[in-house]
This record gives sequence, C-alpha cells and structure tokens, in this order.
Amino acid sequence: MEQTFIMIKPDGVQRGLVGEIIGRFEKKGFTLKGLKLITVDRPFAEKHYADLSAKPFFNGLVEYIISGPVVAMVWEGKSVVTTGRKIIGATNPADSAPGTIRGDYAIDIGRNVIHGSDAVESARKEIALWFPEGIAEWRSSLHSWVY
Ligand code: RTP
Repeated sequence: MEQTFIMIKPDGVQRGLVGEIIGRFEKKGFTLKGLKLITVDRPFAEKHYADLSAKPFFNGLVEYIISGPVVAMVWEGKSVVTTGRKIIGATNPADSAPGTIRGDYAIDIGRNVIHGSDAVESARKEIALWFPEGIAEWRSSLHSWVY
C-alpha cells in the first residue's frame, strides 16, 4: 500500500493546526502509520531539502524548518501521495484553492504550514530519513475498504 511523508511545519504547530490537519487526513480515510513531534537541526533540514540547495530561498527555508518543532507523519492509502498533495494545496498559498490546507490556513509561501512528498520515490526516501527507527505495522480490522 502506498505511503507518503507529511510534515506539519513549525508555523502549523505554533498556530495550533495539528489536530485540524490530522483530522483532514483521517476523515479522508487514510491511515496514520507514523507520528512524532521533533525539532531538527540544520544538517538534517539541509538533507531533507537537498534538492532545493541551489534555490535563493534555501537558507530561509532551512531557518524556518529548524525554528521550532514539526510533526512528522507517515500516512498510508491508495494514491496517498497525489491525493495528499491535493489536500495540502498549491505550494504558494496565493494559488491554493479554498478547501485545501494551505488555501484555508496560509498566506505566505515562506510560511505554508505543511509539507507532503511529491512522488512515491521521494516519499520512500523521506520516510527513511525521518523514521530511521521504522514505523509500526498495523492495519484496521474494521472493513476491507479502510486502507
Ligand atoms: P513542500 O516540499 O514543503 O511540500 O513544498 P512543495 O513541494 O509544494 O514546494 P517546493 O518547490 O519543493 O518548495 C519547498 C518549500 O520551500 C518554500 N519555498 N519558498 N520563497 C519562495 O519563493 C519559496 N519557494 C518555495 C516553501 O515552504 C515550500 O513549501
């Protein structure tokens, strides 16, 4: 079953949006497979965003991510990578549709509340980076359609 890495960024934690964001993924029907509140250091944040190291906003982005605790999560379900990105909304909140997390709760691209893996392969890498200890194996026993 497909998995994705979702991170509530420091602004999302500080603004008290953790419960709201988790609720949106739960109510959609996805399964929470990993969850931790963690403050990362600069080398770790630089590794997570290594693909963006040449961008002019890279240093500011790293400062932002290390500025406070984040909520790191693994969510599982059919097409969760693509659907997770739809739930999150466009990178720039100015372009995010109302009803998406960024569309409802963010204004600035530099404080856009949440991260979600952009592909199955990057999800695999990000889950390995953020959860080196591994994640619990569990499956709902309620119904076959609960992923
Ligand atoms: P994310 O990785 O956080 O889910 O975001 P994304 O795929 O939607 O966007 P990406 O292009 O990978 O950018 C990563 C994060 O960098 C910040 N950013 N700032 N100041 C700027 O112009 C700018 N552009 C991007 C955002 O926090 C974005 O989510």
